[in-house]
Amino acid sequence: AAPNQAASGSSGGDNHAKWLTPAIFGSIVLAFLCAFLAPDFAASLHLGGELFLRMLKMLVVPLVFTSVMCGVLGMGDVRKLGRPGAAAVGYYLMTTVIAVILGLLVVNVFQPGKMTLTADQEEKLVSAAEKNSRGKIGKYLSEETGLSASEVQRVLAPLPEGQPESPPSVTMIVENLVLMLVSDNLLAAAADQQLLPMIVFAIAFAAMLTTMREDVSSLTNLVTQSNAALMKFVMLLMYLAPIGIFCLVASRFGEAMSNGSEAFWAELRQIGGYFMTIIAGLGIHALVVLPLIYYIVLRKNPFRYLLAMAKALLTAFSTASSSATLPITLECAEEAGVSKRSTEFVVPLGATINMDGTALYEAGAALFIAQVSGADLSLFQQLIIAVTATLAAIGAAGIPEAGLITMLIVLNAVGLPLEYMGLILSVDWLLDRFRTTVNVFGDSVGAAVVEKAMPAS
Ligand code: DAS
Repeated sequence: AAPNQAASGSSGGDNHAKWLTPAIFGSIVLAFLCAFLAPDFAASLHLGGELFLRMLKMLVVPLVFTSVMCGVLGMGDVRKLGRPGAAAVGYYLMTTVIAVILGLLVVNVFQPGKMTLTADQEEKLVSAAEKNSRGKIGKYLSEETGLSASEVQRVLAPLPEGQPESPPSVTMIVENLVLMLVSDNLLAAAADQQLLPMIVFAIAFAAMLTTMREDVSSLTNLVTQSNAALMKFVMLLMYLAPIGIFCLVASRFGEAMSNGSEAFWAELRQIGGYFMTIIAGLGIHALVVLPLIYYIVLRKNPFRYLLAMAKALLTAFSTASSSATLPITLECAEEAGVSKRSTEFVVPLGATINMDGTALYEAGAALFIAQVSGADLSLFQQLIIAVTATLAAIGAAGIPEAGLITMLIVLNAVGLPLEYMGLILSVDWLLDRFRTTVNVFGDSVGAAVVEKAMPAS
C-alpha cells in the first residue's frame, strides 16, 4: 500500500534560507579564530556543542527507522528493492576498494614512515607499548579517544574479546560482520546506535507490509507522517547549526590549543608527513574519484552537488560522526533534488557501511606504521591490508575515532605492532574530521547515483 505521499513532507526544492550554508561555514572559521585567540574560552563552550550533538543523535534512530521504511514502502513492492539494493552495495564496494587502493598508493609514493622519531615520539611509543599488554589496547584507546569501553568493544566487534592470540582471520571478521546484520535485541541495538540491524529490520518489516492484503494504510501513514515530522525537526535543528557547530569546533580546537598553539603545531609537525599524506589521499578521493563517478553516471556537474551538500559536509567535519550527521545528510540530499525514495533508502545504509574516508585512512595508516616500524611488507601483505581495511571500514560505526579503533583489526591481520598507534593518536581527532567528511560525501554521491537504478515511480 503506497503510503500517503502528501504527508511525506517536502521532497526536493529549497527548504532552507540561502544564508544557512555561508553561516555554518562562517561559524567554523570563527570557531578556529576563537580557539587560537582565546583557547580557554573556546574550550568552555563544550556544553553548547554537546547539546547540539545530542539533539542530532537523538533523531538518528527514529529517523533511520522511519526513513528506511518509507523508502521501502515508497517502492510499493519489496521486490523492486533488488536492483537499487544491488546498485547501492556495488557502489559502496567499488568506492571503498578504490579508497583503500588510494590509501596504499599515496603512502607507498610519499613514504611518510621513512622518518626519524623525535624524543617525544619515542616516549609515546614506549608508553603505548606499556599499555598495550594483551587485551589492554582497547582500554588504552578508550582512554585516549574518550570513547566508552563499550563503544570501543562494539567497534571492535569483528575482533574476539581482548586481543586474539593469533591475528583474526578474514573469515572471522566476515562472520562477525554478518552477525552484526541481525541483532537479537533491537532495543539494545537502538540504544547502542547500532544502525545496521535496525535497517535490516526496517526493510524486512516494511516488506511484510507491502505484501499484506489487509488495509495497512493507517500504519504506513503513521510511518510516513512520523518521518515527515522528524524531517521538519531536522530543518528546525539546522537553524541552530551555526551556533551548535561554532561551539563544537571551538571547544574541541580550544581544548587542543589549551597547551598553547606552539604545542599544537609542534605535535602536528611531528607527524606532518603522515597527516598530509592521508589528507592528500582523502582529497583525491573526494575531489577526483567521487566527482568522476557522479559525472559518469549522471552527466551533471558534481561540484554543484558538492556545494549543495555543504551543510552536511561541514556538519560531518564538526561532529566527526557520520551517524550524527545523518539527519542533515538526508535533508541536504533531498534539498539537492535527489528523490526521497533514494535518500531514504541509500543514505542510512551508506552512513552505516559505506566509509570511503575511513577505509583509505586505515589502509594508509597501517602501511605508515609498517614503514615506521621497519616492517617491509610484501605485495601479498598489502593485499591483506586492503581486504581487512575494507572490511574494518564496513564494520566501523559512524562515531568519532571509529576508524582508529577498527585499525586494530588491520594491524592484527598483518602482525604489525599495535603500540605504534601511539604515534598517530595525537592528531587522529583532527584527521577523523576529514575522513568523516569524505564518508558523508561518499554517501551523498551514492544516493544520487543509485537513484538511476530506482524503479520508475
Ligand atoms: N568518525 C567516523 C565516522 O563517523 C569515521 C572514522 O572514525 O574513521 O564516519
